[in-house]
Amino acid sequence: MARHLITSALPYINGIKHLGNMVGSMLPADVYSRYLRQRGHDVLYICATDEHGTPAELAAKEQGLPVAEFCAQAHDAQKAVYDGFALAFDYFGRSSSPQNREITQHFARRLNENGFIEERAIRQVYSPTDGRFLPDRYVEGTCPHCGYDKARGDQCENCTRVLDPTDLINPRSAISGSTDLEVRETKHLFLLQSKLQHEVEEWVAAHEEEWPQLASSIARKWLTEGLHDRAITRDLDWGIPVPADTWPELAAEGKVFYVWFDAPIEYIGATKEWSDADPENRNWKSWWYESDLGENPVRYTEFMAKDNVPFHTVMFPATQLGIREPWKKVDYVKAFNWLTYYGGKFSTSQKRGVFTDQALDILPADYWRYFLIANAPESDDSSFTWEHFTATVNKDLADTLGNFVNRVLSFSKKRFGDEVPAGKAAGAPETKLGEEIAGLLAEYETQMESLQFRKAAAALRALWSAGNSYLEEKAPWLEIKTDPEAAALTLRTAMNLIHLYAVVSEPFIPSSAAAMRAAFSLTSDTATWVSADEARALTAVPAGTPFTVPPVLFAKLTDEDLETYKERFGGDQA
Ligand code: B3M
Ligand code: ZN
Repeated sequence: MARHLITSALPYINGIKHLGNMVGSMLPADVYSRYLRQRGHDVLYICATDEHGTPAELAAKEQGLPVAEFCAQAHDAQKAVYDGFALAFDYFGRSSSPQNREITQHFARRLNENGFIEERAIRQVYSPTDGRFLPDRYVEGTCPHCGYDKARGDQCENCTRVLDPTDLINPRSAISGSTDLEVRETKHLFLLQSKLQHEVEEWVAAHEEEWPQLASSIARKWLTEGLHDRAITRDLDWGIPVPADTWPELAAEGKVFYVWFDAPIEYIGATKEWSDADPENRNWKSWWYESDLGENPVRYTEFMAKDNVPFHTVMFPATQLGIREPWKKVDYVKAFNWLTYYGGKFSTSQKRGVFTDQALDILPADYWRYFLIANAPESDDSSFTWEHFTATVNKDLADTLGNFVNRVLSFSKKRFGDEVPAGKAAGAPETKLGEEIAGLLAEYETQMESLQFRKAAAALRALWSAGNSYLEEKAPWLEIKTDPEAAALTLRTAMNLIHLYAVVSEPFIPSSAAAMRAAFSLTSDTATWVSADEARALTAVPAGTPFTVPPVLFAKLTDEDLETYKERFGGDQA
């Protein structure tokens, strides 16, 4: 069995994420990890909060908390939501960990030794009132091109022109509003990415064929524009300090690394956090360091939304290549488009759309997990609407799956008692059903293995539907009148379908799957995957197995519910 390293883009610390963030990174990574684990692979799914940078400092300030304290609380708050979504991380770390600091500083030293880092003096806006240098986007003023008076130092939102903060007319601090600004010279470390362009190009060329088009086209675009040398340090109080052994002067000035320099390194850092928590049984380097991987190679898959692709396909690989140490690089980049809210942007800053904590207040995780993955923005953007959400829940989850489970188990209990009935030997309809199920299962596996989540969801839904068609065709509620043994066969077969659904639905709807599995008192390890032969035979749950009828798996959502949701969150007019 293979070893799979899986990471999802690290959620930024400054707030609870919305459903668009969830479906573009953590949720599909979890579905994929669960699937691979069930297939018996050795899986390590790592994620963490991304905690450095100016927005974290500002969010802390807004709450009147020291940054470290703010981050600790915000990390726990995010983790609670992810637990609620049943995200089965092997470890959910923090980019502010000592492990990340150590590895980030090591990477910087190595890049320096290899001639890929240079100290350069730059002129930057300093605000005496705020007591700090201002990052470009925190300088505001009037655009010299169009006269827009809220242009940011990096770009004018109105005319989209790229700006330098010193271009702005009447500049002011976006933090305090102060107009008392100076331009000061300050030294920073630059990563000489231009020197690595060629190597990155070769590396991308060797991998992009396998990547989805969305990922390779973005990587290509960035390479075509050319890799530029980039400042990788900032004048902030919060961040990973520049190591004093290598840059004493900059360290004394309090320079820290730029958040996008240390964030991807935290994939490795969090793995070390995981390993340090149980060093006797875990070895982080056996997942990350080529010469320590051993016999069984690691396949590394990353999940992210499209705006993060340049950092993962070009910039971070450039860093890794420049280190000249054999750190594992990504094999497959699963990138997502945007989930929109009624065709518009989900927005954290404007609080538009549904946030993950609110979603869990309304309905259990499985409802969201299924809907989001079945409508993942894979080949294009996709739109969240309450109408679509409630209709999907009702049709797929409540009617097709939930109703099947309850109907079959309650009816059998009523007619045959608390054990799976035996009935006749299987006949032609069961053979036909078995063939159909085996075919759909193969389709589901193919789509999961190629990370085509919408298509995998469609195959899963088809498996559920096949059970309904079989039940309608056999109509045990009629069979029971003339031939109880025939009805018993139908019910036993249907119960075997429920058991199969419990296994194969687990990646999508883990708690409902557990409830389905728990209906049967089986001693065998039912969490392992179903083979094609087992799918064809549908006899894993033998006659005589005791069972119980679980509570209704999925509540049907009413028109009233729909109206309530739309009112609370705003519908199309939001
Ligand atoms: N934190 C994503 C974001 O905040 C960013 C991902 C880091 S992945 C290393 O948009
Ligand atoms: Zn402008």
